[in-house]
Amino acid sequence: MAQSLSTLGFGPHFERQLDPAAGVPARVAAEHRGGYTVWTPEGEGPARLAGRLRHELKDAALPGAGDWVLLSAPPAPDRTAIIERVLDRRTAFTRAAAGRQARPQVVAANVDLVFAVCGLDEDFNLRRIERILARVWASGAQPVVLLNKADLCPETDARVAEVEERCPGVPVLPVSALRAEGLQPVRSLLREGLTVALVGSSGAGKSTLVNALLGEARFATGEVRASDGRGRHVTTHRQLVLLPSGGLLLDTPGMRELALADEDGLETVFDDVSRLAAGCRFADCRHGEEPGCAVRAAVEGGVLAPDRLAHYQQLEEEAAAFELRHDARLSRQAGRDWGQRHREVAMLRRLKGGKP
Ligand SMILES: Nc1nc2c(ncn2[C@@H]2O[C@H](COP(=O)(O)OP(=O)(O)OP(=O)(O)O)[C@@H](O)[C@H]2O)c(=O)[nH]1
Ligand SMILES: [Mg+2]
Ligand SMILES: [Zn+2]
Repeated sequence: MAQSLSTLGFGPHFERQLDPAAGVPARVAAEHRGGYTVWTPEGEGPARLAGRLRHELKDAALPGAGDWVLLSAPPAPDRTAIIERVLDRRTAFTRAAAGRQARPQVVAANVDLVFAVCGLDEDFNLRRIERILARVWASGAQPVVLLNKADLCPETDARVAEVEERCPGVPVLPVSALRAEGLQPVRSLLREGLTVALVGSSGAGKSTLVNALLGEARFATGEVRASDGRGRHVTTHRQLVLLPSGGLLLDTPGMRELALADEDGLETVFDDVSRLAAGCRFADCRHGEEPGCAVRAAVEGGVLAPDRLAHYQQLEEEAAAFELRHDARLSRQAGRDWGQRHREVAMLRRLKGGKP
């Protein structure tokens, strides 16, 4: 692998964290049950956490696919490198892990864009898209919605319009990964050094899309059960892919549940609710029984759909239940990369045909 660090997504944010005695910067390309595959410009190999880090780091602070780490020595195929440090992330897309402990976990670190992949079959679900977008905004990355399986849907245009209306300012692109249709606008978002994660439910077609963009069937894809239209969790670990044309894709396993782990992403998705909420008498109004609630007044006045408020409250509750301050801090840090983000937004707006 003869790549430069910047091809692998390295940049000033990470460079600033190195000191002369630093070690070997490497990118975590895959993560499987405690083991890692790391990439450097000189080559790749297996890696594991230094014992000290295994004690120090918990949950979402543990390295995941996309993370930049420092190794004590360069990786080699026949030797397990030791991860001595995890560099501060630019962005972090997290989820609460399945199960009752609900431990937060990083799904994709240091990604610039997230493709929220949703099938135009039984998978199509506006609320799920909103949930994913909330997570994307919280992560510090920019979202793009890919409505996949357009070949199966006679009303693709109407679906695109629905998502656009629900999620103002977010590009929505219809594609058929299977037939490699609609991929040109997707490709135009990719470029050298830019990392894009694909997230969405199992069976949405994330791996099929990765294969289509790669131009080869590198990753296994799976049938969707006819009974309920659900996928079978074919992809089992997160994996970074380097595209021949430049750019990095991160394929992820379908998420069983996308519990919100923080509140940061909510406001962007529910812009109108939060704007109304500015008129509530109490700053911490939950829009329930409080007097002087502008949001409830809007519902009563027919200005705001009741289910939209209900959903907003539901998401807020979930978010409050997790209260992942750590992640909130991460996304604020990511938010400091304003220049980068503004360029990204301008690029996406142009793609949508809107004003920069
Ligand atoms: N008709 C149609 N089928 C598609 C399309 N894209 C993917 N599929 C099919 O959908 C099924 C699931 O695709 P995958 O790519 O494995 O889905 P995934 O999102 O990676 O699923 P997990 O790895 O389980 O998270 C496969 O049978 C694909 O062939 C498409 O554009 N049109
Ligand atoms: Mg997959
Ligand atoms: Zn209120």
